[in-house]
Amino acid sequence: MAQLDDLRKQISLVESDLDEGLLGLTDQQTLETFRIEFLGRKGRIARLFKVLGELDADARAEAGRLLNALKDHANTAFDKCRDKLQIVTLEGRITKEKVDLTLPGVYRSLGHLHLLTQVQQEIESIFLRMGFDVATGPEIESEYYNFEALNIPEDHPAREEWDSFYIDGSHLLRPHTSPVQIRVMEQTDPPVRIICPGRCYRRDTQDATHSPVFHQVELLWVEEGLSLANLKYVIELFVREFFGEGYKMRLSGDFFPFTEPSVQVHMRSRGSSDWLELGGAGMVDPAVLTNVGYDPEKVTGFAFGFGVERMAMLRYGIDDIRTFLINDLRFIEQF
Ligand code: FA5
Repeated sequence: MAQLDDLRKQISLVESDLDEGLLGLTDQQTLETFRIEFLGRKGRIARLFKVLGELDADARAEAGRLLNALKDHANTAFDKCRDKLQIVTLEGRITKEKVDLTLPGVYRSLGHLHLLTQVQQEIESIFLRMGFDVATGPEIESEYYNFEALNIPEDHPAREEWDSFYIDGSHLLRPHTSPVQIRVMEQTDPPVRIICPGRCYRRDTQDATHSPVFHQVELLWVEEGLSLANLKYVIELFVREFFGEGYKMRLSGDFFPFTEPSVQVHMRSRGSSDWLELGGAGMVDPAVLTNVGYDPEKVTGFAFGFGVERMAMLRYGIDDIRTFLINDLRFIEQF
């Protein structure tokens, strides 16, 4: 009996150590170490079971019952403690990761389209409203589309007007958007009504109004019965839409191998006496129409090619074309 009393004391000691110990636990990892100390194969409870073999038969049944009760108690207590700690951990995470919607946000500045892109899109929308389509062509162009089909044969002095960057013997970076006229007419039967905005390249010396890389917008309208008066009307309509009333336009005679007659278009703001050349224009030369398989007896057409930078310079009072390319935010952010 003394042995049984002794075992009872040890059981209650283990039980109170266990209950008190569990109260002080704060995380899953120490809980596991603690569980092994009590319920492991060589833990405190397993060691108490060893006493059973030393007891006489009467006491053994009672001791077995007491030890099993201790083991059940320990298992239940550990399970409860594990559940409790899981909730504590979760609540901790919820508090830590809570989003405070009242805090001011982080300001991220948004970029915007470059002035040239804005101008190009505006030009497109004006002509789309007037019933034109937007066409594109390659920036690396063959001599055929860039010169020959435009009535500028090899060795023709006019080729020097478009001092070009050559890629190889017969391909170059296009110095104007006029080759797109040929590409479109080759693919389409008249009537044709297109504009083609795009980048051009020339071996021009840089100055306030010239850049080796610049943009043009080409226009082409081919149909029966078109005349120079129609060309003038379209240019005037566009200029009024794009520039408003505060500008003056001047047409003067010019020469392009692919138009006949040809004109030059100059603009100035009413407050200034300086004319700026916007581009060239004219009635499509019959030789060009023939080159694309059109019958110049049946259809006539007109075309123009305007500098996009020049248009932006006039409208926004920009006095140096190089400002478009230097990526100075103080300039870009103004538009
Ligand atoms: C031409 O390029 C003709 N293809 C225009 C044309 C089309 C005439 C259809 C008739 C019919 P020109 O070389 O003049 O023409 O150039 C037209 C415009 O492009 C110039 O007036 C100018 O506004 C712009 N431009 C030409 N070279 C440069 C340059 N280096 N930098 C900026 N703009 C330029």
